Amino acid sequence: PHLLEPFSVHIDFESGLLSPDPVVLVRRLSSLAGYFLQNADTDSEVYSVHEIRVPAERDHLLSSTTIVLPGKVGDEYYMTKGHFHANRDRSEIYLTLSGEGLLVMALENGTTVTKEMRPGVVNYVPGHWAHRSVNTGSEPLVFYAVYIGDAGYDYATIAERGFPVVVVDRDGGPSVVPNPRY
Ligand code: M6P
Ligand code: ZN
Repeated sequence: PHLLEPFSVHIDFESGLLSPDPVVLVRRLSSLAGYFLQNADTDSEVYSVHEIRVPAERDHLLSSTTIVLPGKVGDEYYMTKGHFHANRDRSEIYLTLSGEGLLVMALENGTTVTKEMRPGVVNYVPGHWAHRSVNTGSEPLVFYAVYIGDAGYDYATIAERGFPVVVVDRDGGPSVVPNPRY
């Protein structure tokens, strides 16, 4: 365990940008190959994660902002990869800061719950639920997430078969439909 000094970070709620000094991870369409039903023909940025640096240990809380850009691959809205926690029982809290979207959560048995994300809404993601954020709007979807430091990431299960549902644009609005590949 590390005894840390207290510190503060500023989040711009509109843009999701942090100061000072976040760890930034950018995910482009090329790093999301296989996640969307259709293949993309560009390598545009889809989202970025801006993480406050603390050790990934049980006695710390990791947190980050995520900025999911507006866009679609075919009729499927831009979204995060989504993951289970490597330590399955670790939970997480999301607070949406700007934009609008859907938070898709699923158990390994296929049970699925979808919740709205909009500014001011807190979404609680209990342990054992895989989670993915989908930007269904025309502005960036920005949210702040807090999770137990040793949660870890299991991307493999999602990379293989995806979530039980996909979020697609039907007649100009979001529709949650069964994933044909699940
Ligand atoms: C949230 C948190 C992060 C996660 C990010 C992007 O900020 O859940 O832990 O990294 O969203 O999601 P993913 O890791 O599934 O790409
Ligand atoms: Zn998580």
